[in-house]
Amino acid sequence: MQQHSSVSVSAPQRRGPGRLRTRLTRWGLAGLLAAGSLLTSQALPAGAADNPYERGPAPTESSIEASRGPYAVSQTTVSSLSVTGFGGGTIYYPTSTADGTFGAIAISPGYTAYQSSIAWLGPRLASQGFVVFTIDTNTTLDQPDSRGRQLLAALDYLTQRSAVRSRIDSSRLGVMGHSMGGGGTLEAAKSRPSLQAAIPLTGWNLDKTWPEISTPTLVVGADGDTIAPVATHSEPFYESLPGSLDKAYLELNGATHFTPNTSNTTIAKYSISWLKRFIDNDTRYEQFLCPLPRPSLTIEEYRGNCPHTS
Ligand code: 9J3
Ligand code: ZN
Ligand code: ZN
Repeated sequence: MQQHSSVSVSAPQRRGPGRLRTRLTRWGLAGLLAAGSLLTSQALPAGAADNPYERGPAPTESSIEASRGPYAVSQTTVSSLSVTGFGGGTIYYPTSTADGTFGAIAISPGYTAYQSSIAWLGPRLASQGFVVFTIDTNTTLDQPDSRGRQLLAALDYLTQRSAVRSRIDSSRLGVMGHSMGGGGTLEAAKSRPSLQAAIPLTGWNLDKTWPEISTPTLVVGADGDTIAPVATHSEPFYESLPGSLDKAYLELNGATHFTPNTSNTTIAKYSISWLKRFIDNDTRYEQFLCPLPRPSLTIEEYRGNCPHTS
């Protein structure tokens, strides 16, 4: 009950704080109850009274596997000349402002690669209700520690200076990356515990141990990866994360180091579920993460803790 009223009052932009405040001062307790039932029955999207971050309709297996989610997506280019700390990129975002703000994610490519190598994730994730920033790095040879700092610089740009900053909930942020960008994803989470989700995709890093991370992390490896073999990269990354942390290890079946560079339904459905569950606190997606997915044609192995604790 207390959660209902505090939540309703704490999302002022979407819900008309002036009108609510007027009712409260004029009507007192009766006004609070009236306003509360009005908000829960009419002004809020279904379920949003319980979770102010939840966006979009209830998910299904097919909605998270689809090539696009419910939101139409716009995009804008960020020139490298207009920013510092990273190499520019492309912002993909839900076109409509009717549903309020969204969580945001920065995504780094791997060694020698450009944002084009991870571009499929832009519209795929943004259409589910996130602002997604696929970045270029300062140089294509930057190492994971640098890529981690660049992911954070990109998030700072996104929330503080970008043209879409007013569309973002700056307290609900995450990071992803491929290969050395996945290594950078772990670095970013280690240095900024306020991040709500991290997903390294066939990550590469000389540092194999990540007990310092407190951000819920989905580690994605590929069974056939010979560049960042799971036995020396993704598996120790996952196993070294704190046992108390919400964490998961998804090993793709019949996959290589470069599987994350093209549209992939298994990567998409578990990334969407992880981002929704931990950036948006959206427990409607828990059903896709717990009980742990079973091995299949596309999943070599899946490890994790269930139920989730945060
Ligand atoms: O970003 C990556 O693909 C890292 C894999 C790699 O080539 O590391 C060797 C230096
Ligand atoms: Zn370490
Ligand atoms: Zn396999």
